[in-house]
Amino acid sequence: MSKPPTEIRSDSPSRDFLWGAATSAYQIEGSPLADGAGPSIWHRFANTPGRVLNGDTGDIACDHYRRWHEDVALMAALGVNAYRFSVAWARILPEGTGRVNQAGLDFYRCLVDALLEQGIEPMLTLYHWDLPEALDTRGGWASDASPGWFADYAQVLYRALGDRVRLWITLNEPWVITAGGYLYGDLAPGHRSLHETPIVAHNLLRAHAAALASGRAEGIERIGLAVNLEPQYPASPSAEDIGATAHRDAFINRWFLDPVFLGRYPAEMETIFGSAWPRHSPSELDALRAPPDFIGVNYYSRSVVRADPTEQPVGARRVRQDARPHTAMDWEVYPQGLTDILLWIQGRYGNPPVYITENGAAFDDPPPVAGRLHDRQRVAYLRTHLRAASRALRRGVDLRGYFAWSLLDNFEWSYGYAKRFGLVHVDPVDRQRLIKDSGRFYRDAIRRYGRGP
Ligand code: LGS
Repeated sequence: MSKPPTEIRSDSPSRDFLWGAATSAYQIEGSPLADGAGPSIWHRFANTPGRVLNGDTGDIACDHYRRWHEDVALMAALGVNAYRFSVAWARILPEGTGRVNQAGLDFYRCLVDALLEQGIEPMLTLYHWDLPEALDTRGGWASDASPGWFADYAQVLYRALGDRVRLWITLNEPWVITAGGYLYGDLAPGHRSLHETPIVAHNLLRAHAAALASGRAEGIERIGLAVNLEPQYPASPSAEDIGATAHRDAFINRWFLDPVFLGRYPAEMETIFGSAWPRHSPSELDALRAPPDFIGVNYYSRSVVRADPTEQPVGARRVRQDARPHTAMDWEVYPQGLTDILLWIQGRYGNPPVYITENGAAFDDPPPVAGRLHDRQRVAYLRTHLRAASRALRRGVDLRGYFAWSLLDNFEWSYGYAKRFGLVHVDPVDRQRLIKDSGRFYRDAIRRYGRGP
């Protein structure tokens, strides 16, 4: 496809750097029960009073389920050559396992065909948090059977779309699924259980391995895992802060990558979970070794870490860097962290291929005026993070592409529609789309660096 950008100059073998935008099913589609789809845990969670800010739900979201055609045209206008989206499991298998709903497959097949027609490479995420409700009833990710459910679902999609989708991702952010859904409880299904948490993590790792194996059996060649990474820096040189930083690093950055690449959990995990940490036999650990063909990196911010025994289970907390810029989520803007985390992957896991599968920021945008929306801060965020990515490329990181989060303003989980990450504004009343200045900036960057000298 396009040449590597000259600024993002690549020493990697990749001659077709992907410039994309990313979304996920529940966050943009709407019509969650249309055409035979079953309910998901997010459908239930968002429709439970008190779970999502302002009572927002994904019932309509960006109405992408009905407007996908328009959204593909928007992507073409932005000039992206790739699009990362996820499939809603319960559209394909309304009961989670068993009966396949053809209408669900048709929706994604039409979408993929429209993308390919525009020269846009699809990157398909199998699981972006919307577990079929029917499977939650059967124990969800805490069930020993969950890896098998997932591999069977993956197989249906590999068979239906494997002839046209080349880039696959098993799970989006297993850490967030685990910690948000089962430890802190701010994401679906909203449990708070120290005991359940490591069991869920283990099953997600087994699920990734099982879906990788079922992909291989179907001849699928490029299957990745998308992880949220957040470099950790000690707040002081004290032994306590350095120790706390290592714990937080194990918890957030290594908990899932060490098993898939190295076949072991970080040693710190047992200290963090204490008696809630299960014993694993050597063969169980060995079965987790399932190196993906690429890592998807979702990068937003960093943490500066201080030891704090009252913060359980990790014994560490973030220290807000008041002097630095922050986004509307109150996350520090720290582009160098992207370079640092890419170099960390390169060193620790043997320079695997990497895509930045999410990077972006929520800001309180000014209202659109005369067909323009001047989101200056998001432009600056994108510019500085693209530069940070190019620094990593110059140091030999095998970076193959960059996906902005997000194509559209969308349903930001427990924040509902209050936080907006889009390159494209979506009117909350009539869902009209409008390309923001950040979208224009991105289009120009792609033109300049991605499609020719
Ligand atoms: O919308 C989500 C984006 C927005 O920010 C997307 O669905 C997720 O995959 C992803 O988790 N997303 C996201 N994550 C940012 C997390 C940054 C955490 C930094 C500070 C934590 C205390």
